[in-house]
Amino acid sequence: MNCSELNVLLSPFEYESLSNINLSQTSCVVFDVLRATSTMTVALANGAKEIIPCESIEEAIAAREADPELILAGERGGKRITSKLSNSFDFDLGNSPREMKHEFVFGKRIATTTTNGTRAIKACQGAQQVLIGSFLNMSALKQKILDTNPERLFLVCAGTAEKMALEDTLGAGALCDLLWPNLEKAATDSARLACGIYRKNDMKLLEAASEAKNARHLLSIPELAQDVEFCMQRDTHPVIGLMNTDGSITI
Ligand code: 3SL
Ligand code: MG
Repeated sequence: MNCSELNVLLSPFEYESLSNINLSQTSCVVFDVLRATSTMTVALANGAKEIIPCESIEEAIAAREADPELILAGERGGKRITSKLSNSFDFDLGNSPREMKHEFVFGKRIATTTTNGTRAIKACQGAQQVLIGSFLNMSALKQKILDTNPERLFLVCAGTAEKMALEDTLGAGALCDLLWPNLEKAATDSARLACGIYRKNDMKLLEAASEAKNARHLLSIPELAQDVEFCMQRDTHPVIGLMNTDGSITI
């Protein structure tokens, strides 16, 4: 591979400054393991036609007003957005991968707004390639990167609120681990850190991820608790969402 830099952006502070950087030779893989990018991956695997990541509730509602067939999805505080919060519609779906069932999403366009995941994805807009990452499509991500041979590769961790998130670092580390034979020489210190944390925990990933702040939050909500284990499955949904120039995501 010709890749000159394998970098991991660990926190929102780092990806918020991406707009100041020329990303025309950079591929980004965005990880919001819990849960936005895992949920998008499941929706696409179950036949969703297109996902529109929205930074705000208002942006998602405007997309629905333009296309009444469009599904509204997303969360605030982990929970589905209500009409009280949106001052408009009750959203059709939350941000659980287990909600993205074939019968609800097949052939549909989905506008989604989440706390960190959609924000991280939008921060990468303008990159040569933006891929939707998760444990659910990990081996497919490796193959895609080997096939496209990017000049620079940024693994972007969505984080929780303004801080780094352990589960996203584990996801980025798992991809570093798969790419290590090809990219060790190009790895930055943060890529070495992520790879090391992943390798230290690879035999007890669910246990490690369950200690993360957002995992503990989800585990405390009975109807969302199973999402943590669901999102830590490996290679169950081998499709990759790709951001188009208009910001929409398709496979
Ligand atoms: O921050 C996000 O984008 C969400 O994925 C967080 S949650 O898992 O839905 O609470
Ligand atoms: Mg998250």
